[in-house]
Amino acid sequence: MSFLDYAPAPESTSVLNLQKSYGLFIDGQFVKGHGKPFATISPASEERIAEVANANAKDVDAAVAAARRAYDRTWSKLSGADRGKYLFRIARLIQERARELAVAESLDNGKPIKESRDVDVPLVAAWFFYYAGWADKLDYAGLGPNPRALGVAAQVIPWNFPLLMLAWKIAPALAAGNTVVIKPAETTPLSALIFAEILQQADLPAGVVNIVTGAGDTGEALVNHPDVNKVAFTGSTAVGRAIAKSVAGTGKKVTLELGGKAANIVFDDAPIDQAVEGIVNGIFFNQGHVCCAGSRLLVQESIHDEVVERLKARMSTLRLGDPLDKNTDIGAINSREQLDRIRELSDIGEAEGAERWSAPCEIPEKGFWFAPTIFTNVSTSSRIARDEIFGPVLSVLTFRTPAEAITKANNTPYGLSAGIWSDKGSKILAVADQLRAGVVWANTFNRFDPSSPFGGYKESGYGREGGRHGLAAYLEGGSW
Ligand code: TXE
Repeated sequence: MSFLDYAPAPESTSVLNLQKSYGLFIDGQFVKGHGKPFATISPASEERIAEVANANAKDVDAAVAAARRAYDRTWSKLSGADRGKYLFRIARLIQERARELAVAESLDNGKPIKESRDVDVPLVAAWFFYYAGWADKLDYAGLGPNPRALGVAAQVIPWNFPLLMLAWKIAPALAAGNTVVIKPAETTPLSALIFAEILQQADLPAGVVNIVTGAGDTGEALVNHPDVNKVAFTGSTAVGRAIAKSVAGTGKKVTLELGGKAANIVFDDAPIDQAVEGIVNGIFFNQGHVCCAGSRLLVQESIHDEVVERLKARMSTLRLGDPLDKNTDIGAINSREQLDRIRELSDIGEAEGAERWSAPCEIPEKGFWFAPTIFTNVSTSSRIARDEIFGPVLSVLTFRTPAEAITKANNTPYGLSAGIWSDKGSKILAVADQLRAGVVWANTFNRFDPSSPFGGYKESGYGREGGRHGLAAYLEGGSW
């Protein structure tokens, strides 16, 4: 059976209805791109899903021009209440087509269907509902927006949460009154293109959202386009750094959400079973392709052996395989390149003397897979303790005192997130206060909510997405 014959679950209300090829979405229409089209494939089977247009600089020009026209003529003229109505409509259409979006996301990205169905797509709808509710709050006594929108936003997103990152970018931008040109990642364009159909269904005015597919060169042309007012990027620290340099001095407002190497700190008074679940969720959710993944476990020395033993037992129950199977816990690695990166860093970990253990999974013959893995005896200076692996690989370190835990947790150029597990609220608050991380979870991990700001310290980037802060990033004045 080919993955394209996939029969939707009985509760499904819509069937995946894929086109053979997709154009760029510019000015409310699908149009041909001037670059060489490329295929998007399923990382679980390496089968081709669809052909996708490739936007060159000329196409980016057309998309930015459409966004500018829509900003000047339509979107900036609407009241916040009217912008909100479109956002509500989009949110409801996402709910209606939830099953289809979840299947498309799992096909294209490789993530387990239970994650795209229960986490990604519901959060996408939640993001649009949340920012829909903000739109009319920006109007001042019916006299129009105050503060003002920035104008045209150029947005570049990664492949780990293709549709959710699109929602994080588009929903606040539109609520605040901006128009958008967005570039999905080259390995996961599919859900964004289905989203374009939703925009047509919602009758969103032409040009308010434009979607240009392509690789890094398309992204580069977009963020460097002279007529964009705002750049929002989520991706690698290396590309984020290049973008920050290239837009410096241009007057464009920038937000960057980059890599991470989060510490998940487990104290000896923590509820151990709960903590083990949280560690597993922290690093193996979405195959560890998560910027805020709990990739460094900091466990108090006295409970190290017990935690590692329970962790291995729990990892042995994880089911790796077909992303479209509802029982799958660990899906495919998104691309061959990413698999190579994970393998390389894991081999370095072993060469540096850490002890490697992988869950006993059967690896399918085709596709890109990596069994959930933990490293013990990890030294703080090793590559696997410092570099973002962005895969299902956990590095275990130990500490004796809260002070040592804080020092080790902060010993990273990143600062996106952290977790603390303890029975004592006062200890959690005292430690959290000293962690240099934008998000700190207490007795949980990887929890997201549209009302909560998310973003990094240090090399994890700057600016916040989510909540009122996420809206401010799309308004003049910024700190409103
Ligand atoms: O990221 P890139 P890659 C980290 C993670 C991963 C590594 C590399 O460690 O292993 O980055 O992943 C577009 N100007 N994260 O290579 O290249 C690109 O087309 C403008 C963490 O996939 O940063 C894609 O749409 N845009 C991260 C997006 O940037 C450019 C999520 C991200 O790709 C560009 C992803 C350029 N010069 C990777 N070059 C997170 N924070 O969640 C590429 N792009």
